[in-house]
Amino acid sequence: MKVSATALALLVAAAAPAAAPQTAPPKESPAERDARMKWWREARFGMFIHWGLYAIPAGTWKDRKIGGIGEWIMNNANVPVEEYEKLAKEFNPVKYDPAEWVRVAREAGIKYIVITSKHHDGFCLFDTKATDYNVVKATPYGKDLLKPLADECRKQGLKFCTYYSIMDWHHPAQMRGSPKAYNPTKIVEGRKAEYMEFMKVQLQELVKNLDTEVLWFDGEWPGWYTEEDGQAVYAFVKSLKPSIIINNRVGKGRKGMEGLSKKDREYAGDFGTPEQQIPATGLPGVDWESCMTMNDTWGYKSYDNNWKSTEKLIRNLIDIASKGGNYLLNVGPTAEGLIPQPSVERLLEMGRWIKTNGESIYATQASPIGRPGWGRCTRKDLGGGRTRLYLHVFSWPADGVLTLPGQTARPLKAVLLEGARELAAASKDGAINITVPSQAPDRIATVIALDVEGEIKAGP
Ligand code: FHN
Repeated sequence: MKVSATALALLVAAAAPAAAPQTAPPKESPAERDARMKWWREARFGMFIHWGLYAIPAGTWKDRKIGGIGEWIMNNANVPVEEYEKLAKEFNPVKYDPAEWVRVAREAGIKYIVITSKHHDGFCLFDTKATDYNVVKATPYGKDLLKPLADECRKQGLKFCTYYSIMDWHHPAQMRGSPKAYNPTKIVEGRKAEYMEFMKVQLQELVKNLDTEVLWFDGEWPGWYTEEDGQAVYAFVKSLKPSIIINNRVGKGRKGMEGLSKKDREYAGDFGTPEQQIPATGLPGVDWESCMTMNDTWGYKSYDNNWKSTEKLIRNLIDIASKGGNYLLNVGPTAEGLIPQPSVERLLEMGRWIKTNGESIYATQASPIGRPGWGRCTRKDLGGGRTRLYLHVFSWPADGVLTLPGQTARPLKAVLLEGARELAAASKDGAINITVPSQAPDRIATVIALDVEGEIKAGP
């Protein structure tokens, strides 16, 4: 059953706050923005979850392996809507256990979860009044998948956040871009307002019913959707929940995948979203989050076993934090509702490292000494002219001395986080030298907390 445009408008009006400012977001001072972004900036590590009907074919369509990322199979195999819709009748994730998903995330040291509420294929994982193409109405499973996950996140102390695709390969107001592909969609003449109303109903549901903390927009690139649309959507969502955080893909701020930069600051959105990459020097002056897969696909593909090593994943987290960003690491659950075991193994191994070294990631700021040859650095300001530098050593010094060249700040204390063992630190010839054990306590990254007093010279 398609909800009529009138009904959609009534749904929007019924739920939207009276006289909601629909074009300009609520005024916010820098201090208010800092307060709103605080938990997100301190979190540093989130889990992305791409889940939907595409987990059923899992990369294979009519016995043919389909190239590309798994959640794009409808487009990449050019599956007719009527045929793809039939997958809903098979979707029955009987092994879905949100408590276990959140436990794994928590054990991994993850602080927030961003899950697809609706990806480009248009199928909704939550109970929505805007369309019957959802898990409650269209599948044998028949229950909302996101509400129990949201409840578990709040029960276990993680933030619950939702991804939402603007581009929609199923909605009748959007049409395929070409005979061979849906992407990028075109808008059906005269039906843009209808789709925007549809989207507003669903965004209200995600905010009001699921209390999402971040709206992670995507699929913003089709030409029919403009930056002005993005500004209006940003203002609308902020009017529903002033504390919410919204990414830069609500508008056109993504551009070259780098995300927000100073010149783009006028674009709607609270943080930049570099994808499958870590900007070489971060995105100075703006909030940003690198979203990355653990293998090569976001949505589950049964034969994608190109898993990144735990070493790579931990060093990505450190590299991103050392540049002042967040790491949004993806899992693609199976159609039965299981996070693939190789993902679980890596997450739990990351958690073991974070259990010892998490203070060097959470609530830290970017390195003041650039990217040293031996690893990465994050920092915490201790006040009174003192700073704590977290030295993440990837390449252990063979001569037993870790050197910070060109640093005249006075070393106060150096401690190995693993075992809380104090190390000797001294200034010599304009450098800080730390005497370290002959063997690295952690082969992936050993962390030394170095407290210093005075000015820290910027690194290369
Ligand atoms: O097309 C999507 C893709 O399927 C995936 O969701 C990524 C994750 O950031 N975003 C888009 C590609 O940029």
